[in-house]
Amino acid sequence: MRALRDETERFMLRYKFGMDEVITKLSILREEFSQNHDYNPIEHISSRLKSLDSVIAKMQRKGIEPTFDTIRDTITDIAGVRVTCSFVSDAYRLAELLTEQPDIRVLKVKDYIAEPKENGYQSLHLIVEVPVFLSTGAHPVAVEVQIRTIAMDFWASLEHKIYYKYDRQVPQELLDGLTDAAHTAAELDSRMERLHREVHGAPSHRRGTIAI
Ligand code: 0O2
Repeated sequence: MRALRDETERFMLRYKFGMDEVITKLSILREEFSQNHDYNPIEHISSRLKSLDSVIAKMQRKGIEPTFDTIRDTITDIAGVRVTCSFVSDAYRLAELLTEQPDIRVLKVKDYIAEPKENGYQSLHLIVEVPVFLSTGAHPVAVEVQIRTIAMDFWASLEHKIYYKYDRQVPQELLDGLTDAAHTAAELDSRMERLHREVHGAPSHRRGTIAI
C-alpha cells in the first residue's frame, strides 16, 4: 500500500515538475519582453495540478482502466498552465515563441479562438511535451497550456461558475445569455486589437500557424 502511495506521488510529481518548466519558460519570456521590448504580452500566469480523483474520474468517463501507463497515455491535462494576454495577437505570438523552443514537442493544438466552441468558449489550447531531468534521466511530461485574452478568461471563469452552480443543468435562458456575452467579449477583443495596432503596428504572426 505504501509502495503504491509512493509511486503515485512520484508519478504526480513529474507533472508538477513539467508544469514548473513551462511556467519558467513563460516567466522568462515575460521578463525578457518587459526588459527588451518595453512591452509585456503576458498579463497573468496560473497553474493547477489535476487531483488524482479527477484523473480517475476522467478515466472512468472514457471507460479506460486507470493504470500509470494508461493515465500517462490518455490524460494530457494533469498539468495545466493558463496564460492571460491583453490581445489575441499576443496569445498567438506567445504560443509561437513557446512551441518554437527546441526542447518543446507539440502534441496537440486546439484553436478555440479561430473556431470557438458552440457555447462561445474561446481559448488557444496546446498540449506540449517538455523534458523533466531527474536523477534517473530525462522524462518527457505532457502539459496543457491554455492561452487566452482577459475578456475570454473573464467569460470562461463565469461560465465555469454557472456550470457548477447549476450542477451542469444550466437553464437555456442563461446559456443563451452566456453565448451572447461570448460574442460581446470577442467583439471587445477585436476592437481593442484594432486600437492596439493603431499604436503599435500590425503583429508579425498569423492565426492558426502553430505547427505540430
Ligand atoms: P479544469 O478544471 O479547468 O481542468 P480531451 O482532453 O481532448 O479528452 P477535453 O478535456 O474536453 O478533451 O479538452 P478541451 O476541449 O481542450 O478542454 C479542456 C479544458 O479546457 C477544460 O478542462 C477547461 O479548463 C477548458 N474548457 C473547455 N471547454 C470549456 C468551456 O466550454 N467552458 C469553460 N469555462 N472551460 C472550458 P476541464 O478538465 O474540463 O476542467
